[in-house]
Amino acid sequence: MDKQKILVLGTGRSGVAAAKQILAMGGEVIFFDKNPKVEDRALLSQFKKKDKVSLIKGKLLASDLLHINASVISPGIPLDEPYVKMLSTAQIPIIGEIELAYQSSKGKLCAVTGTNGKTTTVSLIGEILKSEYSDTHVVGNIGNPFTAEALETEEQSATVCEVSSFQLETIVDFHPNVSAITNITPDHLDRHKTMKNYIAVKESIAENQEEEDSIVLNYMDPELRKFGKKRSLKPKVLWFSSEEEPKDTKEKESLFLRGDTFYYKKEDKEEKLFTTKDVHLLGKHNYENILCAVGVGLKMGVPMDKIIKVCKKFKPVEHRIEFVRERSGVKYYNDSKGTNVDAAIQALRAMPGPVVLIGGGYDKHVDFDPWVKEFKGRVKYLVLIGETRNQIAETAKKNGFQNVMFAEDMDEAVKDCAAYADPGDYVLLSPACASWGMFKDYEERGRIFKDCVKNL
Ligand code: UMA
Repeated sequence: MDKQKILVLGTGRSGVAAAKQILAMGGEVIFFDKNPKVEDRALLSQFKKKDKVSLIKGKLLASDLLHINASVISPGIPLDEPYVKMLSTAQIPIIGEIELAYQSSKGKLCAVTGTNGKTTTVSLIGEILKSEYSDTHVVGNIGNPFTAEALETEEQSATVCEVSSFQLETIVDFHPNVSAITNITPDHLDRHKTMKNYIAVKESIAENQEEEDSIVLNYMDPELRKFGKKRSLKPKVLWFSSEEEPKDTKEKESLFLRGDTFYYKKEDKEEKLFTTKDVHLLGKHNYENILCAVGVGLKMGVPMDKIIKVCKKFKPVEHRIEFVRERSGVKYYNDSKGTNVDAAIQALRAMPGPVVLIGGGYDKHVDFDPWVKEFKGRVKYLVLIGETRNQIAETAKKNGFQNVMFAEDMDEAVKDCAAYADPGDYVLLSPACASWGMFKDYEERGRIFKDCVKNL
């Protein structure tokens, strides 16, 4: 990077962190952001006066590319954007923010992808790694860009990285010692177009792994079961299963839930780890997250007794079926992280009583039918916000669900729910959609929901 001019695409969290890494390595940064309203002062105030940083916004011209050595792209930018294509035509190398961080990081690395459960799994893995390694880094899609910490890693460090499908599109040499895929269900089809592309990009997490590496896979996921059995897959597979012991696999090691007990089995020896009553996480999907995290921890060299202790202590993460408060006998739950149909179904199933549900948001071109079909006997009222509200309302009507209301913003949605909920009901924000359009990200949406609930 020394003395190189790097074009950083995007001025969000990834872009700013990538720029700081490039500057620390002696490079110069030219930011580009499609949004003409990005404020120069707010952006540049995040850097030191002596830093060589400038900003182009709105439109990128071919003449702006003169003397650019390489570019680093933020995950939210689709690769078919015209200015990204212009970079390819000009033969300027494009790497993702994750790849930039990887190339300068040291120590052991594990990486987790999957449609749902990534954040809970990665947070738990972070705690597991901390019990063994004094220098642990928890980075990636979880909200802390890998570039923010890559230069701090040492040979004895352990890093866990949450990787989204967006980030995997622009990896080159990214090579985790241990990888994991929690599950694959429809999501982000506006960007990846087909399920086939989406599955392929998720599976690319293992593309640079070798025989001495490991991959932890969900045996209950049909796509992953196929993937784990592929002959071309180099890393050793460690299967986990929340329903049955993996039997028809060549691997002699697995993790599974039988009844209410979590087991680790190697060759013919079974070890009881703990039971569902010993952990603070609720629901089958969370048991899968725990099994996945135990597998990754084990393959990262953490002794099982330490892993068990951490699993028993671990509490749910923010925005994932997070209890907010009880008011007039109604319990309020924040599942803003329920950004797709599958995640929203998991949250609905985890609610022990009648639900008044807030849904809707950014349109990712997915089918809401499987979600709406879960409403019967569970959802009393549905309050819809955002771009997808008409589509969801129509899907609900088609499935015979009539109790649908529209709200203009979160405050109105929360007040509607409070008005319609009876004691013993559960008000749940689990939108089955991304937050974009109304909120900066799912975290902002979750925080605003919690504020509205607290202000009731
Ligand atoms: N921008 C453009 N052109 C575009 C699109 C965006 O210039 O076509 C600009 C925007 O104007 C903005 C910047 O790019 O200034 C935003 O970049 P970004 O969307 O990549 O967002 P970051 O703030 O860098 O956050 C990203 C991840 N966001 C996305 O993938 C959309 C964060 O994941 C991640 O936490 C962060 O990097 C740190 O690694 C969020 C997310 O929603 C939580 N992820 C999706 C998910 O989990 O489903 C994939």
